[in-house]
Amino acid sequence: MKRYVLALFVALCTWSVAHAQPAGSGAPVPPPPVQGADQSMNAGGSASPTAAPAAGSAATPGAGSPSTTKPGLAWYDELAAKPKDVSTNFWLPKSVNKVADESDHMFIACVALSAFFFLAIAIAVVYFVWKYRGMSMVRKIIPSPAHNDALEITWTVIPTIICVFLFYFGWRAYIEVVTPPQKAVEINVLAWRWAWEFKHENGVTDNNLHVPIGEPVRLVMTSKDVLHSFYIPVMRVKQDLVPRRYTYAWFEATKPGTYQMYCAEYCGTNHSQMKPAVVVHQAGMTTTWDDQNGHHSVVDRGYENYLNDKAAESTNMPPVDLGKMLYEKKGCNACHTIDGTPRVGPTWAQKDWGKQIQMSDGKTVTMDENYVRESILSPLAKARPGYPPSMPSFEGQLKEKELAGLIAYIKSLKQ
Ligand code: HEC
Ligand SMILES: [Cu+2]
Repeated sequence: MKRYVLALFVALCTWSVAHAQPAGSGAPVPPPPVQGADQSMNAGGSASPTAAPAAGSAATPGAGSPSTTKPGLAWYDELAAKPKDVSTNFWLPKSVNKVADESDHMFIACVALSAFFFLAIAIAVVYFVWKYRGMSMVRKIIPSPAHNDALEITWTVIPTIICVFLFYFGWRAYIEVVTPPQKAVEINVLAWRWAWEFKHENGVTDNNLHVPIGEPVRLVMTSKDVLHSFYIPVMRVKQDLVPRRYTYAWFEATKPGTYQMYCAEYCGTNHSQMKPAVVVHQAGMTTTWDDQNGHHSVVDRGYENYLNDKAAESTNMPPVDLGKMLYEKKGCNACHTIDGTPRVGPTWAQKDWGKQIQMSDGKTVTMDENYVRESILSPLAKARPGYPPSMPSFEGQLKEKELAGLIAYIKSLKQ
């Protein structure tokens, strides 16, 4: 009977494990309430801050970002949507944080020590039980020794040495983990039920965390409502977020990739959906990654480009202001002035807007949005007399919104 019940129990357990709902399946989760989230929304004005990381990023296909495989997704959102990198290390996903190695070593040392003493003690117990089994011992009672100096010193000194070692290395690792370097990229983290928002130094906000490789990243975190916990397993970073006060964490990523982040403090219904992507950007120039399975390559244009492109995409700046900003940021000011003096190129303070202008090949064109757009994207197509064809093409380097901003700015400079 007993055996039958046990077998039934085991069968039930097996069945329930096999049929467990995989995480993330089931009914689609409605977008969480925004609760006055002061995020600058994307161009598309989509009001869902969490759900699809890229929804509403109205990246115009063909303009700006290099060709991506999913049209409509900006390159950085496509990186965030990539399958997560999970190479494991037997117990833990492989660490990609420069300062996590020491704590990993501590963890392994503690497990190894515990395993060693567990086995040693278990073997000793079994051995002595076996050795002193039987009745003969009971009859011949041996008085137990009062003490044994050698033994007592040994079992005091050895554990003390072990503890001192554990303390020393643990303390070192801990100090490193809680002390960010002076020079760090600072990112503000805000959590609420049930979303994350990451705000970068240039004001860009995102629901996925984008960080540079090889630079310390310091997180200044707080919560709008209840306790949440910031947890990136591959970074070995876990830190509570507390309403009405700031907590800190830092890491320095060592390997580009897309990783998983979680909320590790149960905070209600959609707690399990609070799992944005962490994108560690390759340093410097554009890089193309292939997925593990070889197809679908994604382009990483780096953290700096992420900040710029995301800023341009999500900006609510009036076009003229955006154009004014880009005039300096994109280096147009090296060749164009806005005070009427010609430099390498014609000044933007012109009287020509809307009028016919003469080209070096004798033809005339109207100075309008189309002409300016063409001048920026293919500068060699038409040129004014007296100016060398020395303007570089900005094809692929400006988003549609940025182009519109520059055009609006040039238009606004009409005298
Ligand atoms: C290396 C110098 C250089 C830089 C940098 C440069 N330009 Fe030019 N640009 C020129 C020259 C030279 C001309 C005139 C010859 C031509 O049209 O190719 C010109 C022409 C133009 C024209 C046509 C103006 C007219 O009145 O006919 C526009 C518009 C323009 N540039 C926009 C831009 C913008 C926008 C940027 C920055 C994103 C920029 N340029 C950066 C050199 C430059
Ligand atoms: Cu949470």
